[in-house]
Amino acid sequence: QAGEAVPPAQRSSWASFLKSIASVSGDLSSMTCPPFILSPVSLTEFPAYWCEHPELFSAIADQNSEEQRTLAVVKWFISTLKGQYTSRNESMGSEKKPLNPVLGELFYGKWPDLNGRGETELLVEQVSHHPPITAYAIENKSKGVKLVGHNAQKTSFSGGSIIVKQLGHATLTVKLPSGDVAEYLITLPRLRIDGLWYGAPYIELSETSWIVSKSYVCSVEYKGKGYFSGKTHSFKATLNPAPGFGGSLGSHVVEGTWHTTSKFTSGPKTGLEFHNVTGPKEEVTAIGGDTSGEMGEFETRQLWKLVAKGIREGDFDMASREKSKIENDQRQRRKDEIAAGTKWPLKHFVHVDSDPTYERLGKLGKISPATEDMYVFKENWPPVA
Ligand code: HCR
Repeated sequence: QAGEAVPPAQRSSWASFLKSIASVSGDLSSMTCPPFILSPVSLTEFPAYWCEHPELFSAIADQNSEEQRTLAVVKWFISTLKGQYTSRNESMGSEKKPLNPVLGELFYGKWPDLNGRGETELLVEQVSHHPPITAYAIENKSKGVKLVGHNAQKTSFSGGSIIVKQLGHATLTVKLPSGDVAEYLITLPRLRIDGLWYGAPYIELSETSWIVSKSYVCSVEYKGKGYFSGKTHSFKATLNPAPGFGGSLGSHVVEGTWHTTSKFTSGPKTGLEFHNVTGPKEEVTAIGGDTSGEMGEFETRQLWKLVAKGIREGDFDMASREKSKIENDQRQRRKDEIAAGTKWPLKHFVHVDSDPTYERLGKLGKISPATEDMYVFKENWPPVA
């Protein structure tokens, strides 16, 4: 029944929200939603999903052939999808609307060194507010593995679902013992948010994303119930040597469901398990970004502290009062900047109009568009005391 999962007192505001998203397209982030659908977590925390299996991230460096390394990259990537797209359903009962980050919002975190895998550090900065754009860098320095990327979303409404096109991309680099650096361009899937009618949104992935290096092209096709295997969250990853890189490199096909397990279905490893995320994950430990280890006023958990408390404890008056304070402060800052003829300085990233790695590798996978902008990581982390 319509609105079944919505608290009765919020059903009419949920119905008006659904009506308004049907007519607004582009950016959903600043729309007002009924309280039951609000998450106390800001979008700046989402890049941590890239590393909830830190051992898979570090294992990329431990491979001794290009073929094994590419398989390790694809395995790590597929293993991140469960966290990225289903964890709010697990922790909060359904997909929720995250807090909309302010310009300059920051999040720092790490995963400890365990069993020789090395420490992995995470740094996130909100590099644009309208439209919301989040840039991140995740690095395991001792292993020489680093992921730098940014993402934004363009939303539309179709057939009762919200369609989210993810803009932006990530580049994974691995320092090789030879001194060379292997680069992997990673593009992101399209999302469909279903279950809106019932007030219990959840995500299904669709279309294709790519992982491309100079030697391999891997397409990952996503399908929901009723396609390849008839199961929700199905995917098929096809790895082929890049044009001109045939030789000893093998082709592989992997199929399964990204929130559980998958196996090789074609190639020399047919029948073997590929990934398995049915076990525990390792959430990031948030850390303060100052040299003192304290959290500054723009660090997400400090900035949204009272809003998040209000949402968690059901005190929505406090949440909306505190949210208005943050928004008013932001408006004032923008006005002051206009008056002074200045611009908010980004702390960790520099925006450039095109990304040569994206352009070079994107061609091999026939990725469109042919070029994309990027946020170059300034490598100024951790801070020096
Ligand atoms: C679309 C979304 C904001 C963006 C979130 C992204 C795409 C962010 C990057 C992460 O790597 C992966 C990711 C996962 C989230 O599923 C996705 C969010 C889902 C909902 C949210 C909308 C802006 C809010 C829509 C409001 C609904 C729930 C009523």
